[in-house]
Amino acid sequence: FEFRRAITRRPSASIVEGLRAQDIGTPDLDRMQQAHTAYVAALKRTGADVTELAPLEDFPDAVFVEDTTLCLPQGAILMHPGAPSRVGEVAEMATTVRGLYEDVRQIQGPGHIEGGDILVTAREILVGRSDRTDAAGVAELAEIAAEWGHSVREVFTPPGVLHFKTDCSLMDGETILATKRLDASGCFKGYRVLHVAEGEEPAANAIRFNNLVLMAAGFPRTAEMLNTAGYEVVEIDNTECAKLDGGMSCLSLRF
Ligand code: CIR
Repeated sequence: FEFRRAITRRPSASIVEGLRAQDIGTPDLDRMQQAHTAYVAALKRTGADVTELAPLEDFPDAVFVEDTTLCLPQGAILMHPGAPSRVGEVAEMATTVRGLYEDVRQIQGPGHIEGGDILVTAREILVGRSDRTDAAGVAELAEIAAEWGHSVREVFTPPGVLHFKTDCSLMDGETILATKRLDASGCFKGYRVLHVAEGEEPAANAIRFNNLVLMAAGFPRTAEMLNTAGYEVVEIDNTECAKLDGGMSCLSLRF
């Protein structure tokens, strides 16, 4: 959770075409841009050097940069998204990542894996299989990660949940914020787990970035719980990204 840099990409007008599990309304670009600006400002407040990339009209979901790459201290791994419309986002990100990392690897497939399914903790890398991430994708990641001294543990994203990290986030080396439904699977055994409040499940997709926890606004009981636990919480408007099943973690690469 201690990072020096982040990469973000500004939302494009094509965001209205973004993927969504359920149609709960068309995202409003202006409002999304405002929220995105607040998000980047919060990252910068922690001292981060933020690379802000230009919008990509050809890729409606490109604002959700997290899914394209896994950034580790030893190098970066370009993903192989399970959503066909998102595969081309990886090449767009690759140029930037190659400029910042010496060692850049790539998931070649045939397996699929998206960054939203990967939670890096102090002791291991948890990867949730989902509609976007399959066993072959996890296995290919595990091989590369092993070379760099990381162990990968395969877990499962609950049915109907887009990504593993839709339902959890790392608060510090040993502490995970999670929904009860995900924690019930037993995947966090041995960690300290904080549960989001009942009915506030979307609050679980948060990020700890240096001194701050960025979380979606509108989940007061979870915000209060985190404050009481000693975290400094910044609430960001997530209404527009939520229409596309996106949250705080999706919007940046952090390293
Ligand atoms: C998608 O369905 O791929 C996008 N609409 C949302 C991606 C959210 N990304 C993430 O949770 N890491």
